[in-house]
Amino acid sequence: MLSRKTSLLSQLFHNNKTKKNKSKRTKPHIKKPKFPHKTQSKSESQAQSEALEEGFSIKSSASSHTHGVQPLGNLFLSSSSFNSRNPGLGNLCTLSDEQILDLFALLGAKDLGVLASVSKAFYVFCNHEPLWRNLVLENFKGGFLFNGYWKSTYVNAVCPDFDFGNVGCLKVRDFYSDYLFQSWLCANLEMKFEWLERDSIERRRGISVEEFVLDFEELNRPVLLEGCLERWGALDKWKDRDYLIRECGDVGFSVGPVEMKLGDYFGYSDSVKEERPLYLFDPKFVEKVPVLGSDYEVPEYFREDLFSLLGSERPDYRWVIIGPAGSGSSFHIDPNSTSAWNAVIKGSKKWVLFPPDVVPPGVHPSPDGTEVACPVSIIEWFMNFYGATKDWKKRPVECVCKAGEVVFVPNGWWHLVINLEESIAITQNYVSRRNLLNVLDFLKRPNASELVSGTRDRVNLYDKFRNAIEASFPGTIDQLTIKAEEKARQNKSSFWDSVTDSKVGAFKFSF
Ligand SMILES: O=C(O)CCC(=O)C(=O)O
Repeated sequence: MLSRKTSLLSQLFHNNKTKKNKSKRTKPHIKKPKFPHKTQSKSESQAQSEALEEGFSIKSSASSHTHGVQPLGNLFLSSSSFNSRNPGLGNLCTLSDEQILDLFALLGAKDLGVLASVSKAFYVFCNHEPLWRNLVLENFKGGFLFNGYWKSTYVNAVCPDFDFGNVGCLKVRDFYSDYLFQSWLCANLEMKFEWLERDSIERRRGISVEEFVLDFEELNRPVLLEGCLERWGALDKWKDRDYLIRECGDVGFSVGPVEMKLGDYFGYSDSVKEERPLYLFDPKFVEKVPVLGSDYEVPEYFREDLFSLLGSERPDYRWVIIGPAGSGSSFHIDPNSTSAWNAVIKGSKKWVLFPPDVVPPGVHPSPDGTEVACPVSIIEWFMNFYGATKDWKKRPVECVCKAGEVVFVPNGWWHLVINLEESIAITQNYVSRRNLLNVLDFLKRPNASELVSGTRDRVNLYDKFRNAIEASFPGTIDQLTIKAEEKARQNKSSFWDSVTDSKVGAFKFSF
């Protein structure tokens, strides 16, 4: 119960297409000492460098942990073997760090402020930035002006004249916690070259719609399409922040659980250094600012969009996505069994995609498909799980998608995306005849009321959609069903052919 508050808030931050991601901190993957960072004191730099595995590096812009927290392993190397965490917490010391933070997440700002003066350990826990981030978002929604730290943002919102000085940045010596350290590490880790270099996606330039359908959509295979955004005004115009801020004015965009003006969001994203930066992910951007809709057009490959038959009752389908380096979408499958395209207008994104039958390592979907548990952050997934895919027979499809390029995400594919620099993109989800049957199957599942998303009337969506298709394209569903059955029969017989020797009639299984 206690973990509900933080997990509920944290699950909403990555991507608002998928609301039911639960995040869990995995054990830090900490092995070898490495180089010190220039702005740190000797013991801190040793502490932090020891936390870095060979090949990891900390961003040059990073400063040391705000409160001097060190990874637990360093306790064994310290001459005193004293961890101020335990005596400082009193009876609470039997709780795990995660439990303590869950407990503190139930407190208001005043209580956290008072508790912070109990001991060094309380000070460290009560100043944990994600607690203050939740408080800012709960209390001020999107109406805050981020000033580099969540706690001081909160205090300045309440008390604009308060001079924070160094009050919030006391360093505590001899405090060891993997959980708290990992949060700092993930916020400050540079993406490793080997996480970025693998480019296994198929790339195409100038293919016809028929080729796209035949080679990729029919086969449900991802592809990166180059050179198909040449007519987009957005490609030039949206690089200019002033243009965007002017056109968007005071409009509020969805940013995790709150709405923010674009100018305020840029103010935040310019100075944020956190593990899971807030992500602007808005499904109504065209309705809110129609001129944005005229700055782009759907690439020709994706124009068949059967959900459009539902008019205003169609589930959310188009999003503008804006975020700083390190923001992104943790592993998920797109809603309602739709396929999607994602076009980068500015910046670049690293993609990792797994086919529907391969659950990515570290990701645990619930049996009914309504929830997904995954590591707290994308960078944590790279640290702790990316390496595991190296020896897999079915390795993920990967790429870096740059401005002007489009990734096609076939239905059912797991995918993770991280922005490598400040990025702006548009994504749309759609239903064509190639995935119509999948979508209909999905909409009529017994737990549709929990599974279907992006619309209010989840239970009746199946009937409405089916009727709309029958009215506009009579007989299409039956034709597609017959074709699918035929294909399934062919696949079955080819499997049978592969395990039997049909001429001799004998079994061909070998071990
Ligand atoms: O963060 C992104 O750009 C990827 C978005 C995404 O995965 C999605 O829209 O399904």
